[in-house]
Amino acid sequence: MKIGIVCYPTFGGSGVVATELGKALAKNGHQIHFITYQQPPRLDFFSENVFYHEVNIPTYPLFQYAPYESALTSEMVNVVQNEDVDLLHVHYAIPHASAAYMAKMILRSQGRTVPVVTTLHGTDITLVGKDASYEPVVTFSINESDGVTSVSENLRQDTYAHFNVHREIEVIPNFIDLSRFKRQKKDHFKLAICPNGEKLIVHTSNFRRVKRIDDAVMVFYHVQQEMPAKLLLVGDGPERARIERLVRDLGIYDQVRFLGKLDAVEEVLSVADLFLMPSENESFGLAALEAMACEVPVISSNAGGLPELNVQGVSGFLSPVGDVDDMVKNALYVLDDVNLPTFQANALARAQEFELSKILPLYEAYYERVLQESTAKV
Ligand code: GMT
Repeated sequence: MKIGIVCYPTFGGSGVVATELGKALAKNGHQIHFITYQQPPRLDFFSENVFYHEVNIPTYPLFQYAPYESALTSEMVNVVQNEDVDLLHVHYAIPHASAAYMAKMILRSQGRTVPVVTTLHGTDITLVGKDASYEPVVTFSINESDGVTSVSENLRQDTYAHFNVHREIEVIPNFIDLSRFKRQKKDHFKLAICPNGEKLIVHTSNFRRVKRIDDAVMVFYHVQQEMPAKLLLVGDGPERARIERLVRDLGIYDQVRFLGKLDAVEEVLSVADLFLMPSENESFGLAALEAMACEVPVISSNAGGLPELNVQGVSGFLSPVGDVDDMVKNALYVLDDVNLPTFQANALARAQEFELSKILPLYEAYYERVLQESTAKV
């Protein structure tokens, strides 16, 4: 198949999933055309089956906001025409699904049919999408997609609850490449951060409010009162300055390191003992899956799709959003040397259920189905 993939070329989960999916499809012999405004961070290799088309967004003094959606639409039309693409797969509804609808209509006016698959990732539904400024466009473009997938059952339910969506949504969970995300021997790194055998706790995110990083810091604050521990915060975003202030105010700045955006997050996870994800909402929690693949148990909230990933008392624990006391209690239990090896093994076993080789065929079968249905309609 020739597939056009549209995504945000960022470190965020939806961009990562889209890029890793495209790479895996290319390895399986499909021709993949990425259409983005910038090279996605994980698209840093050469493959004969991977093509990259940059969306050029010209500016003009009249535009207070450059019309990205129009530029993206035009690029999708060009790529489908020039590369003979069979199907467009857009990740994150806003504005990718509506741009794809427009591209489909332009192509249809030229006698060319191209089906559109939209994958819903989370905030495009639970946070941004339901804002009145976007809701009608999101509802319309989901209903007009030829296929819609969501990364968890919870997100599927949320979509039906918040939008007047009447079409079928297929749940295809996120996946993990276990050949990349695996516990590596990084003793020197562990020793540098935890020279006295401290337990290492990690949180990675885009530092947005929805991640409740204050809760992660507070959990760490209480844990380090009970046992020697260090906290690594990976990622960057709007909450960074506020969280740095909180860490200083709590007097734990020496035990906390802000690592910023990292490409090789698996190296940090390889030396971690515990992963924290106390999010207000989380449609899936890809960062937690990456941790589990590196044998790191997860203390998370029970929001959104997290219960579909983290198994209570097995791969870690889940607590109500904001229940820091419960998270501290659970973290101390998991970090106990008697319990930790079992949780580590369980975390890996759970991650293996989301191995790329199990999820990739679901996407391939779904594309086939959508293509067949759209051919039958013509
Ligand atoms: O919140 C993020 O981490 C970024 C966001 C995105 O759209 O890139 O992540 C969403 O999609 C990921 C991949 O499907 C999911 O694993 C995250 O749970 C989801 N984030 C939220 O729902 C808050």
